Amino acid sequence: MDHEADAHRTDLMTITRHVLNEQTKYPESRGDFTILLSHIVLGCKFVCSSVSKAGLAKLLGLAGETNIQGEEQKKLDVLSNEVFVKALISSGRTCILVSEEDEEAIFVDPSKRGRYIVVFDPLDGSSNIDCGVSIGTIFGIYLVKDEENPTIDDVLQAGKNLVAAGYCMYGSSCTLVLSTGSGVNGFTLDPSLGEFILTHPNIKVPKKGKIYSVNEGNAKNWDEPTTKFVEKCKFPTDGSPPRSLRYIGSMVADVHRTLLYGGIFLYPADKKSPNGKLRLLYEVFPMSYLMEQAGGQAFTGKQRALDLVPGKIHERSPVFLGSYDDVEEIKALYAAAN
Ligand code: AFP
Repeated sequence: MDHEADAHRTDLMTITRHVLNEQTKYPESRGDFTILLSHIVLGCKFVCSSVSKAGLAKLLGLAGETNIQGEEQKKLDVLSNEVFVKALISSGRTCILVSEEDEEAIFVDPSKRGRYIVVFDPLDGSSNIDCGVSIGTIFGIYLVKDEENPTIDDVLQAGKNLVAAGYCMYGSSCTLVLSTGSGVNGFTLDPSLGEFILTHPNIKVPKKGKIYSVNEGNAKNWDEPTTKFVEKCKFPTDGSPPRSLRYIGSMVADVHRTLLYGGIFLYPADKKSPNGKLRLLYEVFPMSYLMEQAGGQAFTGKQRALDLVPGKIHERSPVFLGSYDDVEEIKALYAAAN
């Protein structure tokens, strides 16, 4: 019997324990971040449970215009947003919230205010819910400059100022991937315990990948560097085998695969959408932060993604992110085109 392995199996590293361990590195820390994170985790557990019941509810006829009580049924993305907003405010650790679902930033009442700003997309990829494809929640966390006087400029910070970022993927399992600035760790929800357990310690994205991930339906409108890059993936001229194409159309799932297997995920600018489609604050920044923390890169076509400073909370940006060498290739193509 392997007693050492057995000891590991009985020594469960929950996400809270992991963050508390990290906290001990900062003696001045007051435990605020751990409290904030536990509220984010609560939101993720709620969404996970709702997403897994969504198909069943539909089959039972509960998810139509009205539910059995005759009340109008809320869409899952609206419901998820309400849960996250309420959980984050009640944590007492936030001062500004920016959600994909809300046009304006939410300024938390001074009586419940804390020093963190949370930018998030409560249910990214929600157009995939009805066909059972993996979807997720994406979040980024900043610190406010002056807790007494939070302003919108506190939100409009470069991605490199994030103090933490992560996503939770609602797929065949529920996986929360988190970075607090010293590497990336993945936790899987054990439904019987109701706890996220460390299952993917210190994730490193492979230096070079064999997969590219893009919506090729937009190819007609791409610029020259993107077109050349994808052409090279399909018809390599250096003797290497062609790369595989994988595209789910749900950023959390596409980025999760890229993080674990390597490769590149791209949502470039095109003639129709000069800023691409993805939102800077709660899609591009958190995913770029995680990718860099895992040893990869994130580029916009012009610069390092995390150096961008948003002008508006719902601003969009093109992005190329993934394995270090793959992003180097696209950077070289853009450099040659300018
Ligand atoms: P939805 O939330 O509307 O499904 O959009 C998902 C998303 O923002 C992101 O998760 C995907 O990577 C991207 O859009 C897919 O966009 P395309 O459908 O244009 O490929």
